[in-house]
Amino acid sequence: MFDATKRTASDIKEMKIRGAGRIARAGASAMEDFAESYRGSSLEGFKKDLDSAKDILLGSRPTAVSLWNGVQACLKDVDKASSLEEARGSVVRNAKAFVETSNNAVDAIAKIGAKRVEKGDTIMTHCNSSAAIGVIKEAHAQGKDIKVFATESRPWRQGLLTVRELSDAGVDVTLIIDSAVRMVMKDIDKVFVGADTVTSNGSLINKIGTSQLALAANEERTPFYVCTETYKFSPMTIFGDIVEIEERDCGEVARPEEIPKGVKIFNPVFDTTPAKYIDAMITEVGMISPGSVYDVMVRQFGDIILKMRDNK
Ligand code: RI2
Repeated sequence: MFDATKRTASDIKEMKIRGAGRIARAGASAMEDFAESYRGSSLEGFKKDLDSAKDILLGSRPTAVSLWNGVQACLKDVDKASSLEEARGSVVRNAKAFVETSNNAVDAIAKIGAKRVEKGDTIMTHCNSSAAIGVIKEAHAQGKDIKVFATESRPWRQGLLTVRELSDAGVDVTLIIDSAVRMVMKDIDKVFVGADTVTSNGSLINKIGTSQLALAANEERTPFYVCTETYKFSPMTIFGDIVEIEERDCGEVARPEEIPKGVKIFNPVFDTTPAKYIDAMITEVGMISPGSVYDVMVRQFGDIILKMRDNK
């Protein structure tokens, strides 16, 4: 019953599906498939099995709250359903709606963010964020004659995906190693990065190394923008929960034979950029300050937040 769900979870864990937005959409689509192909006969059984499917998906990657919000969006009407068919239908409907909203959000962010790009700007981006790339491609399509420096983003080197996508779109793009960020920053006009999770106090959790871009940008007085759909805002952080930073296998950093005996490897996937280094969050509901994240979150996820509060 859970084979397809487990396949999606494993593709997410192994980074075959990656990027906070993509994993959220994949999670929602997996919930849709589960509901559509469900062969059980009782509403109670469906709710229990749906819960197990949810847990399988959420166990795949711990940091990006987008996955949690995407899966949760599919479940929001299940408790109101009075029949199995109604419950299944609500999951399918809400999953489709989430995927559509998510894709539209990336487009909206591109349009809003591109207004912040001026003709001739040199931009830096980190890792591989569809939201940040959307802004850059939109600015390029508007003829703004931009240059981009993209970080390699060790150890997975997702920067290679970024430079390919930008160069395919005709953007003048240069790949740099992660440790070149400080040196290159003096030539950068604006930084655009994506988000895996945004906390209620406006801090950003994004690919490891993001905070170095933010520090270097701050020192150079270079504006630092976060391109983030609001479903990357974490409702649990309102209640004090700490975002778990995923640590991945040491084999991603070096081959076993390269490591002297006794040497340990630490491979955190994300880091935290404090709100004070962020000039603005570019979201599908507009450009907001990090200080407004709480208010936007309450507006977007009011029901979920109330439910969480009642369960605390
Ligand atoms: P979009 C990625 O995480 C990167 O950290 C990127 O900045 C973020 O997701 C957001 O990506 P990973 O899955 O949703 O590569 O903007 O670990 O595509």
